[in-house]
Amino acid sequence: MLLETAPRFVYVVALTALALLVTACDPAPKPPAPAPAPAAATTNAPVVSTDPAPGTTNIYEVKGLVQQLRTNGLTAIIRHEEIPGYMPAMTMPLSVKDTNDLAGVKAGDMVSFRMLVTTDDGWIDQVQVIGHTNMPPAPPPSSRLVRNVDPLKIGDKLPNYPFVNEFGKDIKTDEFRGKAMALTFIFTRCPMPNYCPRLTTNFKRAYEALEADAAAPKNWHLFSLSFDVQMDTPPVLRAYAQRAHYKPEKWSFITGAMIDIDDIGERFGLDFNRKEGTFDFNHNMRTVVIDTRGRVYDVFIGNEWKVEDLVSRIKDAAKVPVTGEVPPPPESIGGYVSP
Ligand SMILES: [Cu+2]
Repeated sequence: MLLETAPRFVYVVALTALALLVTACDPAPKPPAPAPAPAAATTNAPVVSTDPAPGTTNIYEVKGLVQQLRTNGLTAIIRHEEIPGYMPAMTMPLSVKDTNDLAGVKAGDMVSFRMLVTTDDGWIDQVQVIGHTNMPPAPPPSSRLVRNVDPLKIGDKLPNYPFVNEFGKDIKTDEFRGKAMALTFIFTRCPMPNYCPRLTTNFKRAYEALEADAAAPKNWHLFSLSFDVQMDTPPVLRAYAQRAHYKPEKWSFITGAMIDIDDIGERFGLDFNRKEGTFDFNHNMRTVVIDTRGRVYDVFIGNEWKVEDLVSRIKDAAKVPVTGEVPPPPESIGGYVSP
């Protein structure tokens, strides 16, 4: 049983705090983690309470959704709500001391329970079913809910994805037929200056270059797509967008359902970690240009590409005639090797 040995529970929490402290965008090996420092929680990090004084038990009233039950009858995987002063919402295995506490509890049940924490132990009791949901339980953190999708080659048509923009408006990518689209994957909390912030800066430069060039086509639209679906809600995206001093008619900050973001990312080789309740999004970078016919025109890999190259690709993709013979797909200048 998970919580049987004394320090495990505290260890889980300490690890979570550590994961937050070592948040990294960089695929390079992470620097050595600092020693666990409960007091070092940042604004976004969970507040890890000081350990209970020796001999005392801290008790928290918690609600959550049961995702899975272990066969020993003593452990449930529960996606629990935030526990103010103790930890943020997260999915974790929680154990009872007495199998009666979990008797009759099923996956999909909403439950309330007490979480009891001492200096060297943690467990739950008084588990009560308070509702049931037919929502499929979220997969365990190590697995992803994805469609089976094929990678896209240059010249392939982009599927019609549903997203939501920074004003909370639903959009579909097919609505932008007739325009060149440039789409890059970001998340607003990304702390590494040469990762998402650089992609946003590059987009801003491309935006300004296209706006400033009187001879440039006008039929283009930029998309910054956040894969941090929990945090990057439309209001958060709007605040982020405003810092770019942009026109919403030419540049959208979008997000959507994780399964759709996984779908589109998977097609271009985007890769990012996801850990519920944390922002440990180690990731790579892809920037996609789509032509007026909704076909992949080029894909820029990584973060070393030149803004001029993106701008020239957007201009060319905007000039692809919407009707008539389909022009042959161009050679990639963004470093994309068609799968
Ligand atoms: Cu990033």
